[in-house]
Amino acid sequence: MSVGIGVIGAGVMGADHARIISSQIQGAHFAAVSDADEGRAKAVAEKHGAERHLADGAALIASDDVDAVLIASPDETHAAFVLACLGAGKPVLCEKPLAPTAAEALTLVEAEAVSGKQLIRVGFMRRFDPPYAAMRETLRGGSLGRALMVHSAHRNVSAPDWFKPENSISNSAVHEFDILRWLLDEEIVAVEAFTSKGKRGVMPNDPLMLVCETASGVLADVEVFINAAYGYDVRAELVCEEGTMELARPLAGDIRLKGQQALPFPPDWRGRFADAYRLEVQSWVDALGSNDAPGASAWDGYVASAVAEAGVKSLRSGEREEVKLAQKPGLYS
Ligand code: ISE
Repeated sequence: MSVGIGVIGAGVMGADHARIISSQIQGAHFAAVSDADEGRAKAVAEKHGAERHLADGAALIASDDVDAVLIASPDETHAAFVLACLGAGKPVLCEKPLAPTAAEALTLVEAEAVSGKQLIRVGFMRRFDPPYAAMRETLRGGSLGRALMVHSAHRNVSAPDWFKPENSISNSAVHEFDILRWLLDEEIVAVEAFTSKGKRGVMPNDPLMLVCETASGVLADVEVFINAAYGYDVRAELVCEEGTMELARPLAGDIRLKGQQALPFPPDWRGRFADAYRLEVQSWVDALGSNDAPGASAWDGYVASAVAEAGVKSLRSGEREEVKLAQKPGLYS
């Protein structure tokens, strides 16, 4: 039986997920799409062959032809839609962040824990990225010894109109927090933000540097540069007791021209993480309804938002801020 997927949000990510579902996923079809701007929903439905389009996300969740929901609407709408999916008993893959505040994310964790079934997955697609998976496997293999430090860089070409300085942390660095927890298999206990003098003419504090400390004492520095101009570039180097490992870069091409060699950068995350997005959606479909489905749980979504909040707090206070987590419900152990 083919699973009918309804996509909420027909913007950049909603359209990309619609393309992936309709062209690359086995065992599922693109049933419906909603967007507050119905014209946008219609365009995505027509382009990627959805049977229906609507303006109302809640109506999409309630539709009989929608078995599972993918949320890619604006961040501040996520929590209400996720809650409606829980109410309808439908599995949901929600783009990150799960909710804009840790408190809201925690209400979703609590609601899911009461239901006793994990229906929520959060779109931290890097967990499905083959280079990150190889890094995790190598670390687990033990040849490098224990991890001591991680150096990361997260560079976007330019900020979208709606981006505020704290979104560098809550919208972008939130991926770094999740992938660090996943790579190292431990919690981040504190974050300290350092601001640079800033690129002229763009948002303040861009680039900024975040230093994360983990429970076992690993130090991870993350450069977040939202207006890096030259391309979308994600880097990570793991420093361990016996050696180091650098994140492989999936090659978008290797051009040799006029006495030079060039490795082009994709303009944004859709190209760099194309494999990860496909693998994420396929594994979600394959494991629908199972409590130990791969990918980030609602708890992981909550923790990433809590770390991001500590980061934003540090950006404002200039101090090292501790990450304070709620009690983890048994459903997630
Ligand atoms: C964007 O929303 C994403 O999720 C990308 O993966 C991330 O790299 C980018 O910084 C965010 O703005």
